[in-house]
Amino acid sequence: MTGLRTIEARPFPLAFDRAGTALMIIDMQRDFLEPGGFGELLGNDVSQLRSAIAPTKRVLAASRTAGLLVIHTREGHRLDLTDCPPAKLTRGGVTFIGTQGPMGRILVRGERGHDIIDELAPRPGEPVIDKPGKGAFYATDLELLLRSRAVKTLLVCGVTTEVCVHTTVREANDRGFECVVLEDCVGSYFPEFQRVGIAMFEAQGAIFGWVSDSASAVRALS
Ligand code: C5J
Repeated sequence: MTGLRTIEARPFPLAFDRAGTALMIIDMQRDFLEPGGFGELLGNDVSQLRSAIAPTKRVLAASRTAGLLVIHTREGHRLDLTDCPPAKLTRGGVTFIGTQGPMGRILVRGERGHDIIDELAPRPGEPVIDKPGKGAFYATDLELLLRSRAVKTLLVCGVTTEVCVHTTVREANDRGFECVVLEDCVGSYFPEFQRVGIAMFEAQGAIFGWVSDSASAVRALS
């Protein structure tokens, strides 16, 4: 399954080796995408994120067929919240994390809301990185896992564009990974943040990474 491929991307096409490429699906959890979760409690319209599901599903299928390493991440905390800094727990005098919602305790590991939506459920053997922060490298073994598999390129999907996707791509870029953000596979509650967030990745000659889309990714993988 080795062999150089090229993915159409902005600001310029990127060559990648399938053997050294991983698909990263960031935080496609019920707590962000479904009513009653963390996203909605914060006052967001969660339906804004749903357009990312179908294209991500297509890229996931193509990645699995191509034998790519597929990594899923979930944002959330231990049952006793000891890994949730007070500054994150309560914002503006309001606490949502750890409180009871219709899908269980908000952003708490093991609860239904914390888990990944059915459409993109991980297969047995696919690593799931549980992260306490916005970035997937912070306080996790993600970097060890990628280095052990000699991964150089990341195809990135997930939510939300300007929060956990941006933080993770910035962390990855600083560590020397080449990130390709698939613009129809990432989503924001705010259309303006989606537009600007995408533009920021590719600006200044790919300052944080490349921007492509699901169709280009599927073409490049098949
Ligand atoms: C947020 C995330 N938005 N996964 N988390 O709090 O982007």
